[in-house]
Amino acid sequence: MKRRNVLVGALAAFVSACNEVSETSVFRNIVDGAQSWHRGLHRALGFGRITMAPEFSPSEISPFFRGNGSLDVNTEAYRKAEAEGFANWRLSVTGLVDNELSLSLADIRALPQRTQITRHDCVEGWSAIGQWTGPQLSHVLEAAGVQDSARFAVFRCADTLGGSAYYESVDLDDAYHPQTIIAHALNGQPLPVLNGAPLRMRIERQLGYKHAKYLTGIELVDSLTPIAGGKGGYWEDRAGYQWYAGI
Ligand SMILES: Nc1nc2c(c(=O)[nH]1)N[C@H]1C(S)=C(S)[C@@H](COP(=O)(O)O)O[C@H]1N2
Ligand SMILES: [Mo]
Repeated sequence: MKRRNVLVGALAAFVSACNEVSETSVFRNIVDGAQSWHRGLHRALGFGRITMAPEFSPSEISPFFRGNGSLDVNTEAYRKAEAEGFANWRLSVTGLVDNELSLSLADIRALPQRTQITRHDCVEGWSAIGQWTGPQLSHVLEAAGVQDSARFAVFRCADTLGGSAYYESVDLDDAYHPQTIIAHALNGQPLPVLNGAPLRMRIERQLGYKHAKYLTGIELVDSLTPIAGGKGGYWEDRAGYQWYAGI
């Protein structure tokens, strides 16, 4: 009985959140997609890994959230995008989906938002607490219509490190996790360039290197083997970092 109430409550909240978004075609598409809620809700109710990362209070936010890895993207295209306030940035959703998406920053900001204050832990031995805002990746995936054969979400980034594109990936449990968001704001401000402007992933139950910055694309795949070095991420391919970087 209790479980049932949880389900009904979660669904009601989900539907009312969806009803608040405006009527333009991309939102219509997202909301229609969101109504096939089975997978996300199924996972959220405990058929996947549902542990939540700890969340903190505003007084615990670090005064400065340092940058790590790429601190900027040194391309003409990125300089132009920055000068335009990232108004023309697109995030693509491709691969094993029924509807490929190309979302603008305005689209991302107009979706139902989640704000969370979490601690970022880098393997290099530092941590910082920040408040992140953005839509849950699950909403975007529902709109795209993830096909049954998909097993991983791959995150494509605009930057290169040592000449190779940064990328990362997670399984669908982490992709649909409620704290997995596409963040466009840090501490209530647009994401600084240092921290991955205009969009970066937050994958809160995993180490820092999973949180792809300068996000340009999300690709649904059934295998990581054909991608780059085949280990599912930039550092996994090079330094032997674990692909599942749970904390
Ligand atoms: N695109 C991209 N994403 C990235 C990196 C990077 O170099 N490029 N570095 C990773 C590492 S190791 C960490 S700890 C975090 C750092 O995020 P921050 O710069 O906001 O502190 O981003 C991760 N995501
Ligand atoms: Mo890191």
